[in-house]
Amino acid sequence: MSAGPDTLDELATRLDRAAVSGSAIPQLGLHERMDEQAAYEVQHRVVRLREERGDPVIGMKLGFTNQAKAAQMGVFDVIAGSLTAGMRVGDGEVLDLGGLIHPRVEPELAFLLRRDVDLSGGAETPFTEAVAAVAPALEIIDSRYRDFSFSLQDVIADNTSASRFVLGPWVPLGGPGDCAQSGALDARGLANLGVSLDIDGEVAATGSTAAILGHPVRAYDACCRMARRFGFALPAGSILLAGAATVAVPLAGATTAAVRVARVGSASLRVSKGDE
Ligand code: OOG
Ligand code: MG
Repeated sequence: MSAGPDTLDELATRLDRAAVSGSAIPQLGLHERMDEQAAYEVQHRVVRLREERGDPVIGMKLGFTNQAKAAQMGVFDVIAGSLTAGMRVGDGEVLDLGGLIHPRVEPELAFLLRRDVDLSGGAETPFTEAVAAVAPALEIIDSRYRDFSFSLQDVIADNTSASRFVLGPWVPLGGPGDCAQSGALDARGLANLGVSLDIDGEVAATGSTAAILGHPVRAYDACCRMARRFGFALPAGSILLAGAATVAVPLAGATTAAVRVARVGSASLRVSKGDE
C-alpha cells in the first residue's frame, strides 16, 4: 500500500516538528503502511522543510554499514540520509545539547567529492576519480522517536536520525602511484585503520575502518547505489559520511567527545548542556 501525498507531507511535518522542538514522538509504525521507497519520500519532504528554512543539503550519510551498529539498533539494511549545512559543528567547537532529545555520538569517516558523480545509470564514477579527500568525523544521531527505537521505514523517514556532525581536517587521497613514493594515503590504505571514540578523554569504543562494509571504499559505492535508487544527488563538494565504525554512545553527561582514526587524524567536540 502507498500513502497519498497529503499523508506523506503530514508525516514529514510531524518528524520536522519533533526535530525543531526537541521532543520525541511515538514510533510511526511505517513498516505496516509503506515500503522503503515511500519512506524515502517522507525523508525527502523532511529535508525539503529544512531547505525551505534556508538550510541547504551539503552531503549524504549512510547508516548500518557496520554489523555491531546494526545489531545495536536491530535494523540490518543499509540506509541513507541527507546532511544539511545547519548540522555541521566546527572541529573542537561546542555542541549545545539544548534542543536535542537523546543524542548519541559515533565515530565515522567522511569523504569529500571532487566532482559530480554520474548517477544516470551509465558507468559509475570510480572512487579514485570521485573522492578528493578523507576526514575523521563524529556523527551525532538523535532519533526523533521515543526510546530511540524504530523500524527500518521509521528511521528512513526520520532522515536516519541525522542531527549534527563534526569533521576533522581533510587528508587528500593520492592515486596508487603517488602513494608508493610518498607514503601518502590512498583508497587501499583505508582498508583497516584503527578507530577510537573517546568520551571525556577515556576510550568509550574502539573499532576498525574494516567494520564499515568490510572496506570503507564500499561506503562510496553504497552511496552511489542508494542515490540512484532513492533519489539523492551527489554533486561536487558533497560530504559523505560512511557510517559508524563502532556502536553509538550516549552524549548525556559527557563533556567532550573525540574520534581518532589511525593515519587519518582526529576530530572533537565540546558539550554544553544548553542551560548553562
Ligand atoms: C540510525 C543511524 C545509523 C550509522 O552510522 O550507522 C547511523 C540510528 O542508529 O539511529 O548513522
Ligand atoms: Mg552514523
